[in-house]
Amino acid sequence: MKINPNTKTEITFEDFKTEVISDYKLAVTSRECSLLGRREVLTGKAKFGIFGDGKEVPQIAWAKAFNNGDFRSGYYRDQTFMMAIGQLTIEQFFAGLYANTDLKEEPMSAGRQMGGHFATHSLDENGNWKNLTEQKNSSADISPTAGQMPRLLGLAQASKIYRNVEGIDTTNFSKEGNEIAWGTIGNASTSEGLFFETINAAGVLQVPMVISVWDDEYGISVHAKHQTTKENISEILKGFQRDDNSNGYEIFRVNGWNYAELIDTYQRAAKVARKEHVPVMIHVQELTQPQGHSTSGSHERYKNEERLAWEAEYDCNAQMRQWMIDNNIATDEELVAIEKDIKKAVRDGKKAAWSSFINPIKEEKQEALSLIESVANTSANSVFISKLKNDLEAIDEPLRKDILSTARKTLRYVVSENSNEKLALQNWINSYIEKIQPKYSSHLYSESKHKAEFQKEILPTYNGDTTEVDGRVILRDNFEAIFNKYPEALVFGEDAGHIGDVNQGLEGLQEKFGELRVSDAGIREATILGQGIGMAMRGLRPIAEIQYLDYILYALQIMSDDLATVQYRTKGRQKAPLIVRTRGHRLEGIWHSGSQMGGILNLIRGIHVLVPRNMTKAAGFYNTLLESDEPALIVECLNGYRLKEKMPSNIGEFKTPIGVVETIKQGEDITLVSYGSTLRLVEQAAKELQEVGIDAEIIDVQSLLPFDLDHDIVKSVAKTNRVMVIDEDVKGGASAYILDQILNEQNAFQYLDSQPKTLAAKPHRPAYGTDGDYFSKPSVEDIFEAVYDVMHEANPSDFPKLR
Ligand SMILES: Cc1ncc(C[n+]2csc(CCOP(=O)(O)OP(=O)(O)O)c2C)c(N)n1
Ligand SMILES: [Mg+2]
Repeated sequence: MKINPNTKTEITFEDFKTEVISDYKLAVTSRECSLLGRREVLTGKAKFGIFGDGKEVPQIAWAKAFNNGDFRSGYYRDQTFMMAIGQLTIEQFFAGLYANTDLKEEPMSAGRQMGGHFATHSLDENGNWKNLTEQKNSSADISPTAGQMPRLLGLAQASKIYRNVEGIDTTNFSKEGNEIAWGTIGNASTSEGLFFETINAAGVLQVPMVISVWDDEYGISVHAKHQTTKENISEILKGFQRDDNSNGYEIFRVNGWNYAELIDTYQRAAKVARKEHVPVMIHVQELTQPQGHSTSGSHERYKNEERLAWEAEYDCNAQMRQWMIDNNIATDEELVAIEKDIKKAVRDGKKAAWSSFINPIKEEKQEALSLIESVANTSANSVFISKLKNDLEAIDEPLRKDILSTARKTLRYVVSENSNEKLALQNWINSYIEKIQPKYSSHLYSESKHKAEFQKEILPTYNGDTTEVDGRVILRDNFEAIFNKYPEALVFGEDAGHIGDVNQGLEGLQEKFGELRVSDAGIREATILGQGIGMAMRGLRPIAEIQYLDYILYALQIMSDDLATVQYRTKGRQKAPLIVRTRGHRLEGIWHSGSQMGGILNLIRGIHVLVPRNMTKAAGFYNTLLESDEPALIVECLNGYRLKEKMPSNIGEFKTPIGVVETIKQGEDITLVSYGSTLRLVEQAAKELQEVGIDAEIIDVQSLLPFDLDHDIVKSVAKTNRVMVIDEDVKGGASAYILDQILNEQNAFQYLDSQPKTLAAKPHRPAYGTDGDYFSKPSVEDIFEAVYDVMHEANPSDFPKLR
């Protein structure tokens, strides 16, 4: 037996025994939850189950090294850890399995995530920070394998910032940067690029990150020989081991069934990471999966007899049990008694969780039934309605879908009848949807008072002398004001530090604010994003710079799966108000055209998407966002950094509102809607159209998500009766999104005298060079002719055919 002398010398054997027994109880409780959880799925009470069986003991050892203020970023096997830190009860475990939508019963996600996806609450019910240093924290899990890694990097980096940057109010977030970010990942998921990218970045940054690899040799059915070179992740990462001459990692290997060694290993890992801010990897080997991967299949299909027998013997709970007996910590009889009690406790907890899940729905069913019955009693279609009612009545344990679909179908039988009973049912359906829908749809965006939409516009002001400067100077001076005003703000990205970004929007700021706040990052977009998410989750205000819009595709998965869903998947109990800064639009060449907006827009609902047409507008967006609690993507116009703009006198103060469009030219004949760099072409085309007697109104969308909250575009269409959306993205991309908003959300169709049009780029990627651009994206002539055609169709005598 090997127990860390530092932590155990003070306690008696009796204390030690008590602690071990309590640990064993937890391991057995967690296992019983897994066993019963699987049965709940197989008997149809829950839809899907993925459990932590076979990984209990290492998680108990880990929890002992996990302090208040620390953060976890892990995956679906960590239920035992969550129980060990006091953040998951038996009832809550089952509430997650049943998808209970009550956050009090199911604090992980209010039923939005599958069971096995864990989270703690960083925010109170009003969206304000809790004191994270007084609680044990888990960032909310996501399902894509290795998707937890980029965020882990940022959670760890936050400690480094809090330890080394002066002037930040750390009260709620850090005690001298002593917090560790603990990651977990399955052995097979280390095959993902995100894993390697994160490992390298954490080694470079030297942050307090401890990553545990739970190694059970499989990734569902696929054995390590197909996953990992040499079938051994710590073996191939040996080159990351630090030594006297260079920074790197501490790498530990330990068997997952060895309780005593696990405790020792986790204590040692914590010490190195917490004190020295050195990243650590713990390769936990020889783990098992007693029930196979998930409830979707059985592992007998892919594990042979020999492997199954080995797994039974080396099951970590079984090994711990035997070790306790061998070391006189408990007798077999005592353990049998403990196990029996736990079985009952888990069964009772499960029953309680089921009752609190089903009882409110049963009440809702009764409400609906009595209303439907009343309708049946007064309707000519009583027979059909009674049949619907009886079918619903027969469902003992109904879903909300059963209730609502029955109620809605009932209305079809009384569509031409009039009665108070029908009215009562209609009202009930409306109010039921109003009450229930938010359980599934709320908090895609912030619902707190810090919501970005609530930020009022503050116009830029100008002194008498209106000096014109390059646009990038306005941005730069605004960033300087931001870093002065918000000590917790920081920016990082490729070339963002030393040279102050490729367009000098951060020129000179590293010298002023230091390398930790204005930093160069490696070429690794996904983890740049993750750094931002993790730091934002710990109270910092990161600005993650992605050098060009085209390369955001590398980070798009993390933006879509992680950043965009933070508030939604925690029902507003976590936030990551990260600002993603990038530049694009109207450049040239297949991978430098910067216009893939449609893909972005559709994939990152939950993040604001802002497309300022100049740098003053852009600076105003940064100022707005820093006062709010939501993430956003700001796409600066690549060709705008050297264009002249007037220097505002209230730099750092003016704010561009989000969700507000701007009419940049008044007109009577047609409304032209566009954004970003394309606007300059639209303005030129409008001038030329004016010369032939066509008076176009131009609207700058500015904010694609959220979109025109005041519905100003339809007001313009009501005046011009024609609309065209011009965009450099492909057809069906952002232009289709904009037109859908105008037609379906703003009901502009009723004012139209001409077919609504979109003018977009060719479906291929834009070719290089000026001619490549001209023949790939809408040109001034394309815009002119498209608008002219609309006018020709409306009035061929005034506007004869052009060609
Ligand atoms: C990006 C992605 N690809 C595939 C999956 C489907 N999937 C879920 S778990 C899993 C295997 C993971 O194995 P491992 O990392 O070893 O963890 P274990 O389940 O063995 O603990 C796969 C392929 C996924 N969730 N995400
Ligand atoms: Mg595995």
